[in-house]
Amino acid sequence: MTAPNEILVSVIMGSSSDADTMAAARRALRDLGISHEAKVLSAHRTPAALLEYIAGLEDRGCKMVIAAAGMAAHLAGVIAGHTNMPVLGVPLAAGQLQGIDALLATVQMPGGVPVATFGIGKAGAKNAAFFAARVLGLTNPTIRESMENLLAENRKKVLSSTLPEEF
Ligand code: RP5
Repeated sequence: MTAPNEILVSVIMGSSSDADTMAAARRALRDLGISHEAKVLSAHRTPAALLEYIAGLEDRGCKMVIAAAGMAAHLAGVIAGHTNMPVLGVPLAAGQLQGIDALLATVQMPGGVPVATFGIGKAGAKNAAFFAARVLGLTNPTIRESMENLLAENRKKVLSSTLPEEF
């Protein structure tokens, strides 16, 4: 039985303007049957609230954090510096540099403080959720089965796809 505030994954994004992209992660987590919650907290604009939130996560059963931000994306790195949980970073295309800025800021962590960094945008958000399923699925057969079912559906879709006659 899961207590009401227990979660396996926390999804944190730097701004409510990231929500549309990060809905891809939420949808995937829901489809994978992974309990989670999503929060808007910023490494720059709300640093104290971010640290307070992070500090309570492990007591709630949380196993990993998906952290998404655009521009000078320090969110995932700051979280990785304040927890030993795995941090999955999703760079977002928010500014003039189309996410390349966020990608470099998220991936270029100093040795010993890893952020597992995914692709820019929706595909990265979805992959972070699927990566969480791969890790959690090592010890949770229900999550593993949900993931295998989704992958089987995807396989079926690709194999049954057709091209237009005139292609
Ligand atoms: C980052 O700055 C956020 O993650 C967002 O991607 C970007 C722009 O934020 P807003 O100015 O739209 O709130 O911290």
